[in-house]
Amino acid sequence: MHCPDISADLWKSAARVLDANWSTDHTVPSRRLYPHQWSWDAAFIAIGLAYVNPTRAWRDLRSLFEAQWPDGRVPHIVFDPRTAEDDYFPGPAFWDVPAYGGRPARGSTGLVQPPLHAVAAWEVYRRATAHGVTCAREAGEQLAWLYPRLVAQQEYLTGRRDAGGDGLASIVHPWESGLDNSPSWDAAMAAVPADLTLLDRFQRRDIQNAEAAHRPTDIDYARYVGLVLDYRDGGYLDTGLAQRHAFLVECPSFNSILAAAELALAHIAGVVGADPDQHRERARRITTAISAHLFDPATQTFRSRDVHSRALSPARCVSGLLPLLLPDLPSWQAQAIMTEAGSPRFGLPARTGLPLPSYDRTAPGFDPLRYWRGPIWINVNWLLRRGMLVHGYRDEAEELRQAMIRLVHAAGHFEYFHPGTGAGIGAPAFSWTAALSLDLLADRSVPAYARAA
Ligand code: 2M8
Repeated sequence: MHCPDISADLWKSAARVLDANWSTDHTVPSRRLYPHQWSWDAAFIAIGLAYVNPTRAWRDLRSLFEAQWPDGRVPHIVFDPRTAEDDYFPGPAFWDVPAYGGRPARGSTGLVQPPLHAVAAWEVYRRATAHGVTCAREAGEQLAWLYPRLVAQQEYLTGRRDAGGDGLASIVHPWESGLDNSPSWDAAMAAVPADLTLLDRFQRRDIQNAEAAHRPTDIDYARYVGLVLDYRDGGYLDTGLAQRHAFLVECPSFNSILAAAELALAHIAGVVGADPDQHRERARRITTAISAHLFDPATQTFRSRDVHSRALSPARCVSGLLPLLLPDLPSWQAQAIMTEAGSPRFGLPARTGLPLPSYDRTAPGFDPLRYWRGPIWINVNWLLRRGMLVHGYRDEAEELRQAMIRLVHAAGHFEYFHPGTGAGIGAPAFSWTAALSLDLLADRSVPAYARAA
């Protein structure tokens, strides 16, 4: 795309959104709907901040890791003490996380989100040299501070969270995937009790700030709340999860990000003087496990797997396209992903002019408005484009980059987009859409992180 006006406009508006959503030491995803710090949002946001304010990029990542638990888990939300309990449900009082290290834990949830932070830290570091000597020095110091914490995060996920025993991390709640109400979880969620009386005791806040038709249903929410209560009542411990926790799923997107993080850590290890090989080896092991256990030969697609039933989900979701991020994925599986991405189910931009939807367009339950059950999201398309570059699909990657830029320029920095019309829906002035727009405008290259350190 060679249109300086589009680029300049979009650049300015994106930088404005990030500036407006900065809050002392972190960036909120959206002022009204998400008034705290979210984990994988912070990673996407840092990638964009690297271009306009690297100091804030590091500060954002650091705030998140200051709330890391002693067991290595990085919480999915870090609560801002200046935000009222009622401004977001479920807030800090509901989570009631245990005190640790002899002091009260910084307010957080006890869940995690996809561990994209090593990739983000490496991207911010890579960009730092463009901002001069002081920035480069700051970047080296920040990377050294983050490295052991990033390793602890990976060890928590590859160790305590390997509930299925096949070398894959399990999520214990749909919120951990970041793809909250994705049809990927429908089969596993059907076995989770939905106690609607929980919604009399606890008021949903999201449907006061956003349209109910866009959000997860009450039945979803009753299950979400019930799952948190169970995990909380077990002290957020991960021992014996397979015996006692109702929802345990291995997600292809979460695990692909987990492996990509190991590849980024190999690069970071090279800078901070640690051993890169252990990280490459872990990336290979996770890739092999994804390839062997989450691929359905009958449909040639990646799916999530229910740890209890060992069954792959019947739903074909955008999460199944993200193993493309992994350079060691066999090329025939990479090709199968591209075939699925180009089919009428997802429709690459060459077919629709738009980035890919979150769910199979041809499925009966495809819903163009309801959150992760159809709408287009920029973050997963950004990851997919990266995967295309990793596997050498350069033309498709460039088309996708241009489609994302066109969409955000036309509609604004929305949370998600209608997959038929491209209209912006959900929260306006949404941080990761803005942050990744900056990266898409700036970065036309193949990511160097992908293979060798
Ligand atoms: C959405 O999830 C939160 C719960 O974590 C919510 O619905 O309240 C998801 O889109 C998630 O991926 C994202 O990190 C979060 C904040 O943007 O919002």
